[in-house]
Amino acid sequence: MKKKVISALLCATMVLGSVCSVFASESETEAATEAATEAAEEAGTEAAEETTGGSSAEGQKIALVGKSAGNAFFEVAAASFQETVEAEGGTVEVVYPETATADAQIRVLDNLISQDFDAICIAANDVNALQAKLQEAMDAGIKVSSFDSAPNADSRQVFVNQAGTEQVAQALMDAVYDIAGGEGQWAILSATSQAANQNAWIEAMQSIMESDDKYANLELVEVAYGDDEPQKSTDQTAALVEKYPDLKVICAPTTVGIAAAAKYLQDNGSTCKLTGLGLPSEMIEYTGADDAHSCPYFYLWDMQGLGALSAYTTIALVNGDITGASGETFTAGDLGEYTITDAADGGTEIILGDPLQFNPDNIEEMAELY
Ligand code: RAM
Repeated sequence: MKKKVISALLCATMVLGSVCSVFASESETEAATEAATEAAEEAGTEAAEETTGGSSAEGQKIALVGKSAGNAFFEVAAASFQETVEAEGGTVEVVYPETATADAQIRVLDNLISQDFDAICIAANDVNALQAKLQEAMDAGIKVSSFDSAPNADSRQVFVNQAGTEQVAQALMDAVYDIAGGEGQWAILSATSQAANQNAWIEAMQSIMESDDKYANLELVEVAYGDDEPQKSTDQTAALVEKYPDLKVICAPTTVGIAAAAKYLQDNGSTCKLTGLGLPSEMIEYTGADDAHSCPYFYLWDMQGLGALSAYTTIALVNGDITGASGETFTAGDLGEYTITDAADGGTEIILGDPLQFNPDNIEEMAELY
């Protein structure tokens, strides 16, 4: 029930967030509010009904592997994944590697392959380094799905992409442009240098910047890596602002990085501003349009939806409802119907939805969700 109320709220905010950030006029904002209210009412009605969609996971044993322990991002996604699988009659073991590295994930996978799992759903710490191990899992009859961060096309059956890679990159690039006032130095504070998802977003941002003259006056001075560790991310932020005194914006496409950078910049009264991908609950005290706040606005996506869609996808793979081939469709429980499409890396993916913007208008409400 809690999950359904959350999706009703989220649905309203998603419509508001995405529509309001695109349209500025008052009447359009009113229309967006109406649409949001309707969506919330609809979701509320659905919440009152019994959920019937989605294949049963009766007897299924599924492992969920995150990138690293102690990251609230994975805890939120895992809670929703687990709740979804258990509601369908299956069981989930959530496992975190000791560090955010491929080697640590290989040790986790070794252990899982020797047990009796029907499926492994993984957020990869490296694009290519897990291939042999994930192939070994698939050869052993274990279905392999991935979420958040994709191992290469040969290492998985399907990837649940939280938001299109291009869409995330475009939203971040435009935020950097807007916050910098269209010109000046900016830097990226990423997770690890091997992180598949961050590298895909960074590459897409760079090609957007290079292919459009609009961004010609922005200078990307450095890509720094905080390894999704709070202290290292803080140290990297300090080093960036010291090295580049004219730095206007840091873009941190990692929830760990953005939270650490937000605190450092705000506590030190830095003129450098921040955007990126963050959890509203970790960013609430740093989000504001005035000088007292380090982050005017940032993005993420529907976190509960990510966990639930990853769960339904994995269940469907185990049941044989899908094989992971492009063009297949399936019902992801109360999230509705999804179609598997071609991903840019030659594999296939299922895209959850659009990136969501968090700003002073919606941060308080969203911070209650995740
Ligand atoms: C961190 C992780 C995760 C990423 C988010 C945005 O929590 O690196 O993989 O998707 O940030």
